[in-house]
Amino acid sequence: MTRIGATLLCAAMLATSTAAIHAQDSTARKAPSEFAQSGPIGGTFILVDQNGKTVTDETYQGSFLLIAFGYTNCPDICPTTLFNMERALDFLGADAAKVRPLFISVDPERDTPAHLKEYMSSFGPTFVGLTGPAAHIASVAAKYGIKYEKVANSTGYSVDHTAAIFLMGPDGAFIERFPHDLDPAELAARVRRHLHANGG
Ligand SMILES: [Cu+2]
Repeated sequence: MTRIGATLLCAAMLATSTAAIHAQDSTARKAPSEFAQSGPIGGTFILVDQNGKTVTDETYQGSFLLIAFGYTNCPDICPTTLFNMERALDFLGADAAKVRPLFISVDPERDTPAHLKEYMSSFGPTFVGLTGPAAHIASVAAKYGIKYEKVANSTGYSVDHTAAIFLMGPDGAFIERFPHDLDPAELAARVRRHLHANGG
């Protein structure tokens, strides 16, 4: 697939996921029972980090988490998401020490720990890349309402996926979901509000 083709695909995917998120949000406002039915965002997981170490949600308890889902071959959505997270952490300054950025792969087939390690090195030193068995990825993605799907292309496949950034509290509880392309200064401001609201 050409670069332009891939970009268009990502744009189409983003439009779809944005529409889906909006639909879900408006449903939640109109019918709380339907929102409850979809369950809480987040939960337990068992994954492998970029150093090959098995980790769980408990590994990161005590830190606020900024979580994004994606894959290292993603042409633009994931690099934008991670870049925005990195910039937001820069804006947070000393407060960034309270926040752990996690990137969870939805392409575990290609995103081995070694591959993730190389990819994550492009971002800040606190960034963690997570992968794992396909069933574990499916489980954690479902808990965050992340949809992903392999799409064949001329060079193999890409992975359409929901784009979002989640802020989770030190106790693992969901706090807020941000658009992946939210302005980094705004993202930092909104995260900082929660850091201080939660006794930081
Ligand atoms: Cu992506």
